[in-house]
Amino acid sequence: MQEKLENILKACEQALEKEQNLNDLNNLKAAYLGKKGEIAALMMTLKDLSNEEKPKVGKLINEIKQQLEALFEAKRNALEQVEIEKKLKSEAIDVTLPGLKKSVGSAHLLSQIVEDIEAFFIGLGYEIKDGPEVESDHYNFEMLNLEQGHPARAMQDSFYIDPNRLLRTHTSPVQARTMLESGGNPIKIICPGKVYRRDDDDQTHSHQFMQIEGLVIGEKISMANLKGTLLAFIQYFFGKDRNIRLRPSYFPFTEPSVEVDVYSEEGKWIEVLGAGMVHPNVLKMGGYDPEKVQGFAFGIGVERLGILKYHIDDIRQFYTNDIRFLKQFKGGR
Ligand code: 2U9
Repeated sequence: MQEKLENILKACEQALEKEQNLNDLNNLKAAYLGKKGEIAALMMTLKDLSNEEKPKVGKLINEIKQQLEALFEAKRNALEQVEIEKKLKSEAIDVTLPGLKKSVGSAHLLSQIVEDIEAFFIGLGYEIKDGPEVESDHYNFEMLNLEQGHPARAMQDSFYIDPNRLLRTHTSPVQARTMLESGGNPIKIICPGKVYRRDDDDQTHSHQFMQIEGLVIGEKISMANLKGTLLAFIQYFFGKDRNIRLRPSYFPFTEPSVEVDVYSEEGKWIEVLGAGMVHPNVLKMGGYDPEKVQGFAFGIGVERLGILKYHIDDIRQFYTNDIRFLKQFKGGR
């Protein structure tokens, strides 16, 4: 019996040495120490022994059983340790690897230009005003001295929602509303925003574009104030060395009206914006007495200024969101 037991122990030791995973270890343990295992089978033979031998052999089996249990326990600990180390290795973070770069966006070039222009006029004490993009015929045309029958009011030139409402064709209705709200007091505002005109889109035209219009109303406001303001603005936006020239023009809402040219880097005069003294009819409709107060107004096409300053070859670049275009103007906020 002694020999038998030692053989079992030896065989088990050898089997354990080869064991690599916990599942197989459990099976092996059942084969030796389970209910139907080798030790249990030996215990069964005790009943056939004499009363004298029984306790001795029983003790022997028990000793081997305990040794086997210790062996299994030790192996289990060893395998668990290996498993933990494997897991730690696989989950380890290499802090020396280069990080993933997050791409950070920026304000769109149009927003940058609008904010730049706003900053200039805020510096001169102007307020920024906005209003609805869907306007009534009354605010968009009537208040601006564009009477019935004016070509701009034709269906083919504006986007009408119904006979009375349209997408505003300029931001002027914001100024008209501000005049009515001001109760005859002085005004100094700029109105940036989207405007819409029925146009076939091409390199230089878009059916939707950005405007910034300005309006100043007060006593003794003159054309000199207008020219001084626009010269300061153009030199802020294009550079200190730039000069401007005013040419006579016509707008229904201003009288006299002018086109403003800037002297370009190529030595040519280039039209950049329109302006004028607020028409007496417009002042009257806004609740002002043209005998007592005067006003000047100007209109800036934001894309047009951007195209000139940043040498952009197609107005549609502003709207198509080509990342290669946008990336060239990562600035602003
Ligand atoms: C009120 C009174 C007067 C706004 C003005 C212009 C001249 C002008 C164009 C510039 C390029 C439109 O975007 S554009 O196509 N605008 O030339 N705008 S004076 O005059 C006003 C506005 C509101 C109450």
